[in-house]
Amino acid sequence: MLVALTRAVPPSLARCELTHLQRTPIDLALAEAQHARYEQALAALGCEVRRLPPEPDMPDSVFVEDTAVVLDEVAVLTLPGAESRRGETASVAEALRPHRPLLRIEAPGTLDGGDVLVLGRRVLVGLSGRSNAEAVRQLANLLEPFGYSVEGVAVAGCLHLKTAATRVAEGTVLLNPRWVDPSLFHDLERVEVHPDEPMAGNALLVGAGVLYPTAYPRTGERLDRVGIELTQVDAGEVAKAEGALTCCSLLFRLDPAA
Ligand code: CIR
Repeated sequence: MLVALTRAVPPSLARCELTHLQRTPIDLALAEAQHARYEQALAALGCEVRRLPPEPDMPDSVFVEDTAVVLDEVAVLTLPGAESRRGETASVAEALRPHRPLLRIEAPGTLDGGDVLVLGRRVLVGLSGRSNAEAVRQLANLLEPFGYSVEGVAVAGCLHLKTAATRVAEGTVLLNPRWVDPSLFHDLERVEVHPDEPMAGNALLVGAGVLYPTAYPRTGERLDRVGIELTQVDAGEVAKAEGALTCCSLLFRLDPAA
């Protein structure tokens, strides 16, 4: 069974970190309603949704993906690249402790989970404004004993690697070729985002289903054409905080050995 850790939209969301977007008003009630529908969609795709304790004074705390990398064998707590976000990992550590041995990225390494794309035993880490080469080195040392290879990859123009590329099926990646080098995915089937929808590269693969934002219909059509079935959700309010669908949950298998 898959567990999805989520966290309530904090009332302080309007003070979130922003890197590429101008600040625009966020409708908190709408953000909460969209987040509830996101959680319902995760449940409909077979996840047990568990809410972390709320962190009302941490503006980006709804973006739980950035706090940890959870694999079948182990979980690695990150040191988020934005200082304002570093307090978010403590409660995530407590939630993960019963399920996985916990390891950590230490300073001067910085890592956001949004930069970590796991493709089987291959782990790509975006060298973004948030995640650095020292963190890649540490993550490689931590994960190599479990049989993972870890490589740092260039990303440009976006916040995180997973803003640019995500998996949409076991052997298929969705990507924006302007932000990440498509040849990194030479051994996979590739679907490119529609050029008018640069932000469309973030989809959330949940078991056999894919959660996808309603905001990118042209890319949605491309996915449809290659047989990827989408569950569409509106994530318009968190998008104003530079969040997307992968960012709002941490997924892991409850019984990885089964
Ligand atoms: C931040 O800048 O950290 C948040 N406003 C957005 C984080 C989005 N997280 C993600 O893409 N994994």
